[in-house]
Amino acid sequence: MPQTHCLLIGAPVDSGQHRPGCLMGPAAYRTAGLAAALQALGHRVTDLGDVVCNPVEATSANPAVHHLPETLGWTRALAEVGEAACVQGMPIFLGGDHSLALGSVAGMAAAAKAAGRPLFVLWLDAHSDFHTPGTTVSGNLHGTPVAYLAGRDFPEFPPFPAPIPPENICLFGIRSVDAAEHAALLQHEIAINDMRVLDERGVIAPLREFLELVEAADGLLHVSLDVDFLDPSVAPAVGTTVPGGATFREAHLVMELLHESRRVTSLDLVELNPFLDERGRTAHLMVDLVASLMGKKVFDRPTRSFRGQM
Ligand code: HAR
Ligand code: MN
Ligand code: MN
Ligand code: MN
Repeated sequence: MPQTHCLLIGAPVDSGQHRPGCLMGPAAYRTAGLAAALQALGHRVTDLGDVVCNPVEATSANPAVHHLPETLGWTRALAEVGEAACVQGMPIFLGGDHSLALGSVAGMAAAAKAAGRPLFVLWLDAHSDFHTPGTTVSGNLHGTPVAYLAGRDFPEFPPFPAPIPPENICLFGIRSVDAAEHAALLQHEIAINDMRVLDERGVIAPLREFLELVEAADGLLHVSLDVDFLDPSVAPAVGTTVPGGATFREAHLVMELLHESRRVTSLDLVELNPFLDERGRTAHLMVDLVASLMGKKVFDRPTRSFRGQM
């Protein structure tokens, strides 16, 4: 198996929502043994440490929006660090709340543009995160990154480097969509694999459909994994739990299929709030999911003729 150079980028972002704790996420992933798990699979790991945020003075026309200067600072810093890391290997952003994806995906889009390659985004989440700063009611900017990367109106933010065509975006596992997000999603050709679709079709068919598009376009693939994609019974350490999420095995199967595709070039791990965890179980599950994404198998079948091979 070819070795990947994994670049761990600590993103202790807590400004995209109101419940404190996500800033402890990077330390929790390190404590749960992320680097060792990747090294055990033969990968090379460089931990770039935690990124530092310099707030950018700004205000929003929407008075609900809070912590805008911090979120702008994170967006700029993470885009820069992420774009530079792409040249060396596979950036893995250790969040931090999901507002970090405003910066991580901007960095990946800039890198893809420079390389002349199309970028695809798989959004594993209970939420569609399709608000703009103008439509959010909570004012929590972690509910906005998909709209930013799709090129919607973000007057407070730097223009997104290369807006991602809606056909290159796949929402997967969603089960909480606000009215304004719903109305906007109807105007975009984004693949929406909500839990109703996954109940009916399972995770394999819809995911393979998307991965085939990535393959056909020789695309780069950014995966954004929100802890609340998972069912709260297996992943309690998140501030915005929504019942009816992906099971332990569904989530692993998604990761195993992603590994087989060999297409994933960057990854966000977001919304882990270690303060809400039970003896580190959510952090450990997230590390185990990353291991599956990077090649860990239930059973490694050496040949095609082996009994039990599909
Ligand atoms: N849509 C709601 C809002 O905008 C909830 C957003 C929650 N988002 C996350 N990340 N937890 O997916 O406030
Ligand atoms: Mn706050
Ligand atoms: Mn999210
Ligand atoms: Mn979510």
